[in-house]
Amino acid sequence: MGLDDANERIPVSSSLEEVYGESLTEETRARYAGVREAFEKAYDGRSPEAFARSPGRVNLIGEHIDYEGYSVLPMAIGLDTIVAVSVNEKSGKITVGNTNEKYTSKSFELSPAQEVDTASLHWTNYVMCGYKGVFDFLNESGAAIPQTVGLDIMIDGTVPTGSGLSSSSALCCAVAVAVMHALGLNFTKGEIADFTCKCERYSGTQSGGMDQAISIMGEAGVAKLVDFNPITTNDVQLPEDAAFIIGNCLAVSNKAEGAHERYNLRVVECRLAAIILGIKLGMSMEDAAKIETLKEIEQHVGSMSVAKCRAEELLHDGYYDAREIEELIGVEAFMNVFSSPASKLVLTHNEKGYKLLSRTLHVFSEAGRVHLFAAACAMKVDPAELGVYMNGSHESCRALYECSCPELDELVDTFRAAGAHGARLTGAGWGGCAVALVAKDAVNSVLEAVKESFYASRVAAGIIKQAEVGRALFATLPSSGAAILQTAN
Ligand code: NG1
Repeated sequence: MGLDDANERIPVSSSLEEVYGESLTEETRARYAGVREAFEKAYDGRSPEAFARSPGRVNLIGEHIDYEGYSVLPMAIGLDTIVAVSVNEKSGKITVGNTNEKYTSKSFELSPAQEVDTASLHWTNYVMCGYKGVFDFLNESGAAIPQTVGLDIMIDGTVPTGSGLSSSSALCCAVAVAVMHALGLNFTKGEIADFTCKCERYSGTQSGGMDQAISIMGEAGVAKLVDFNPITTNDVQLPEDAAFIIGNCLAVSNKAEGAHERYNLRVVECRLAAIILGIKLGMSMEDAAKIETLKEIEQHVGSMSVAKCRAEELLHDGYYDAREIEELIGVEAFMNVFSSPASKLVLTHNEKGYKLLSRTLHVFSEAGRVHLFAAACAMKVDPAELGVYMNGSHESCRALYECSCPELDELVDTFRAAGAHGARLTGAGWGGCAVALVAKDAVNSVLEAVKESFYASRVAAGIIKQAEVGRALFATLPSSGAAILQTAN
């Protein structure tokens, strides 16, 4: 619990039973055999020295508030990314393959200083993020940097991409853990969660830290309340009678594409809101420009309810255009504060302006719901109450944060009509998955009803094949976080 979690090391096991516990299936065994085979085929019959795996996650509540410094409440899921790795002293490069031919192979030079080619949107960008992260961490912590050495890597992932289940972090974290292990290093979970959050930003999104934290620190049987600065997690025991169903609305939302109009724009809007609030609350321009998150505004005024009232009083509804913002914070500050390439892209492409009040109200209210949800779990209240918070979260994401889409809204409504206690979009939104809370004995009936009301028409329209529905709609349990499997070679 708490800081202890962060100080633990990634478990190193010698059997799949140890890695997956009771959830180990024949399918998973076959997957590992398949990755090994693909590795041997790609790398002249040599076997991998180790496997690292890291899971995707479903966020139960607390959307778009991790980058504002607020706690979130996700759980790791059973779907994961496996990375088979071996040092290759002779190759002088990092070679990356994937068991799925759709994801083409790529080689990289060894220098960790190389840039991630964000324009290419190639899937291996996340591999390079994880690789660079290991060296960034060593550099930052002043540790001895090991000699770079060739690495052979083969990857297999079951977390669907663009679905809000964080396939990107599962990949980035699994690679970071594999590289760490291959180079004979051994960092704490807290260190890895922290540097993978930072290094995933090389992919072009302003990542908040939730996904990496839960992928590294997840535990079977419990959800986690994740706090930031520093990253710590606390177990949240979910009600005995609660089960979670994940459904993919089938609208793909690829985070890296269009980030300047969606994810990164929201990050900029929240920061602008925080700076303008700081100025209006009497801070000097210089101090206000240093504010990174809305949480700092809450700390400045002393409480969440006061922060919410002040925001309603000091910010206006609708869009702020660039000129209004320049008048409020100064032209120079406006350009200087947002110095990262990702933020610059937001500013140069922005036409509509920035909505500051509604984004702020979402962040403050969502941060409150996370704590109500965690407290309700601790008090073992009726799961229906948790459903109310989840519904409130979706409504806030839809109306205030505008990160839903018609397909997600329809799926959420379908879950509720099918008998779920509550449902909401999960992850960044604009497509991808929704998560529903249902009573354990209602799982099958909800699954059947949602198949019928949401997926049947989409199968008929050719949007999804009948055989794929089981992968788009499934019940899930809290699963374990990253692990290393040492092979017998
Ligand atoms: P997705 O797009 O679901 O992986 C993203 C961010 C999170 C968080 C959520 C919204 C990354 C890697 N993940 O998740 O940190 O901000 O959106 O709550 O950028």
